[in-house]
Parts: sequence; C-alpha cells; structure tokens
Amino acid sequence: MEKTLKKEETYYENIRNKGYSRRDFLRFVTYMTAFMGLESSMVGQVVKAMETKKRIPVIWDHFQECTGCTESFIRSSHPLVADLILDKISLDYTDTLMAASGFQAEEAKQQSMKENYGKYVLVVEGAVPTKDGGVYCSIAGRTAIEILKADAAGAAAILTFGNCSAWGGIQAAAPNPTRAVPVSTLIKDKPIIKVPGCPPIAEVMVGVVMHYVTFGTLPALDSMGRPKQFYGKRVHDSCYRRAYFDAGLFAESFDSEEARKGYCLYKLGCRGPITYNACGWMEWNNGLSFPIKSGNPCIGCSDNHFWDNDPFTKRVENVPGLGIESTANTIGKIVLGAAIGGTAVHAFAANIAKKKDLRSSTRKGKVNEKDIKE
Ligand code: FSX
Ligand code: SF4
Ligand code: F3S
Repeated sequence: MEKTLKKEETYYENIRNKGYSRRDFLRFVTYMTAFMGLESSMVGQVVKAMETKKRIPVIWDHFQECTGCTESFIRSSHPLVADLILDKISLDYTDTLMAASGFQAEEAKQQSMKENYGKYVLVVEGAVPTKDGGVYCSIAGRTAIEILKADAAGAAAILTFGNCSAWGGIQAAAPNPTRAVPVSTLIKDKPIIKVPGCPPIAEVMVGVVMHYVTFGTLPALDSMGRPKQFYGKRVHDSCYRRAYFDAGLFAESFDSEEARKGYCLYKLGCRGPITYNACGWMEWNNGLSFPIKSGNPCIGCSDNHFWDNDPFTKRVENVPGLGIESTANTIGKIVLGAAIGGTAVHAFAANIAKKKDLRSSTRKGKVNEKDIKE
C-alpha cells in the first residue's frame, strides 16, 4: 500500500499536503460533525482536533464475509471520506485494498502492530468460524481465531464493521455449519463498537472513526454496543413514508398502484418499525436513496440474526410497544366506525378518511398523486 502519511503529520497537514484547500477541509469537517450527531457548535472542536491530532493507525482484518462493507466504505460519495481512511486515518493493513501481498503484507502488519502496540484501532469485517478449531477460515496459514486474538491484543479499541463481525451475519444463520460467531464472543477484554448493517452506511463507518480520532474516546454506545448517534432511532422513526403509515395507507402487493404511489411497505414485510439504523435520515450515497426509497421494504440488515427471517417479505406482527402496527389491517374500519357513530373525529382520523377517499378515487383514475400528497 502506498504510504502517503508521515507519522508526524496531523490530519489537517496531510489533507492540505494532498492538495485540498482549507475551504475543502472546513466543508468536510462541517459535514462530518453533522454525521457524528454533534451540534454545529462543535465544528470548532473537531477542526482543532483534526489540526492537532496525530494519526491513529488502523489494522483492518477480513474473515468470513462478502467484502460488502469495504465496498460500501470506498464508494462513499464524499471525495474526502474514503480518502480520509485510506490515506489520512492511515490504514496500515487490509487484506483487500493493500498493494502488498504474501510475506511482505504480513510483515508490514506485524511491524505496524509492534510499533503501535496499545494504540491502533482494529477494524474487523466478517464472522469467525469456531467449528473444528476454526479451520474454515485461514489466512497465511493461521486461523481467523488465532489472527483475531493476536491482533486484538494490542488494539486500543475494536470496530466491528458489518453484520457479520457485529452479530455473526449470514455465516451464523441457521444451521450455522461452521459455528460462526461475532467478534464479541471471542474477545472480552477490549472495548468493542458494533457498527452493524449488511453493509453499514459508509458515512456511519467514517463517523465512528472520526469520533475516535477527534475526541480520543469511544462514542456513546447503546446497551448493545452500537453508537447511539447512528443507531438510536428506528428506520421507521425517520422514514419519509411514515405519513402513509400513520394515515393507514399501505401497499398490499409489489407492483401495485399503491406501491407505485409510494405507500407504506409495512404489509410487505418492512422491518423498519423494529430496526435501528440511520437509513431514514442519512440515506445512502450522500443522501441519495435507501432501500425503502427504491421500493423495497427494510429487511432489517442491521439486526441480529436478520438472515434467519425467512421470507424477508413476511409481515412483522404485533411489534412490542407499537399498538398501531398490529392494527394496520383494521385501522380503516376504526375510522369508518367513528364517522358513522357521529363521534368527534380526531384530525388524525379525518386525515386517514380523506386519504382513503382519495385512494379509492385514484383507483378509479380521478385523482393524481399531487392531490394525495396535499
Ligand atoms: Fe457481512 Fe461485510 Fe454483509 Fe458483506 O464485510 S455485513 S456479508 S455486506 O461484507 O461482513
Ligand atoms: Fe417506512 Fe417501513 Fe415504517 Fe412504512 S413500515 S413507514 S415503509 S419504515
Ligand atoms: Fe438495511 Fe433496512 Fe437500512 S435493510 S440498509 S437497515 S433500510
């Protein structure tokens, strides 16, 4: 791998030396400050940290996985994001991206870990198979179990990128033939940050690294070890189709008129109401889109054991604490009953009734989508 960052350089110096202007740098920091879930008043603090902090070396291991997490990462649409990690955050070792291979690559890794013992960040992509001594994933003659334990020993913190290293992923799906486990099953004495998703959003991965670089501490984590700023809300909480959900307007089948209108995908198996991820408000590719926006229900790819949800289009019933979801089938009847009974109809219910009327009119070709949204 090309070495582009001298160890004495700060992040800012390196960014400038790469030809970016100060304006580029400030724009980037502003952008990342928002993605770290910080107040805009913290921009100055992030700028200062980037100007003064020395690089933190990163060792990036790959075990049982599809490399989708790296793919997501390097395709981040912000020009500085992947560059920041690949050059500035100083990736010292990654099986997938480094130019070196074989003994040369292994030697570079060992040297970096020795020089930075106790300081480097270990990123892990992929689950670790434990059956038969771990023989089902071996690199350079060593099992993933051996490599993980050795690399974790000198790490300041471990970031588990992707569903596989965070929860076990598809390898751990039933019947889990290699007895694959997440990193947290094997490593107990290091701080582990789970960044799940299959794959995670690029800016989320960078945001977590940025937080560590900027403040030298781990971001606030929830009870499952995920950064709260990115996994604190359900996809459902920020989904742009939420108004349709609240109005009781659901697509009943794919390729239906309702699906084309952008109605809520809950009845088609959407797991947004029980999935914690930032997709609804950050979206992917610099805010371009996310699964629900392209017409597919959320399949819960940041959830533990989501691969065992078969089929993905099966509707999630009776979500704990969410009474309305379990009544999605009957909500129309409730509204109708209230109107007939002459009771005071809540504005919310009136809105549902109005939209239901519009929906049926639409089916008859009388109303266009513009009217539905009003
Ligand atoms: Fe897993 Fe990542 Fe899914 Fe793939 O490495 S999270 S299978 S997108 O690539 O680990
Ligand atoms: Fe969006 Fe799915 Fe919630 Fe509907 S159920 S509002 S599509 S997250
Ligand atoms: Fe995954 Fe659902 Fe987001 S499938 S990418 S968590 S919308």
